[in-house]
Amino acid sequence: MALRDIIILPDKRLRVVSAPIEAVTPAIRRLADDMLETMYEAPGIGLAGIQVAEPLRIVTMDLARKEDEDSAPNPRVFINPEIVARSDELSVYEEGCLSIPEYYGEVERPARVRVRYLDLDGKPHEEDAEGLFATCIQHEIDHLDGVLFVDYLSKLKRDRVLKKFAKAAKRAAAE
Ligand code: GNR
Ligand code: NI
Repeated sequence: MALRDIIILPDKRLRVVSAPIEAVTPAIRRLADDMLETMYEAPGIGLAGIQVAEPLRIVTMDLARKEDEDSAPNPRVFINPEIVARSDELSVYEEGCLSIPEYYGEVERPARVRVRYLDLDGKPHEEDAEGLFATCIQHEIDHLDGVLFVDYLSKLKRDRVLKKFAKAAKRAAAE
């Protein structure tokens, strides 16, 4: 296992549409391991391939600690995840993103979704998600399509955060 660097705004790669995974090879399993390690270390509750600069449709997640501090880890990997149904009912959650560090904003999304994905054995699954799971899997699948949670904020808020990260990158480059 190895830690990978997480890319942050204004890195344009965050806007790339990731490619489907054709076969779950040993290299994909290694990537999943590295993503889990990177996600735990960050720490975050989810991570998409593109966040470690791999434009492939893979997501890691662990909601266990977030929901119950004392619970055992529950590492999960979703290959080629897609939402096949959404509830009309919406819910609001204050989201954050490892690629937009230290910025949070309220996002309204479908409260429940049905997710189709492959596991690390290439076996297909369908699962209903609600609560934090529903929010997180939608946030991660958005990453696979080059979409960030700030895209759902008002133009004023979005422009403000994009500008802030563009400025920070310029300052860092000038050092
Ligand atoms: O760690 C994360 N927390 C989080 C909180 C609310 C909604 C979504 C998330 S996902 C985020 C990690 C991340 O950036 N995944 O892409
Ligand atoms: Ni994110």
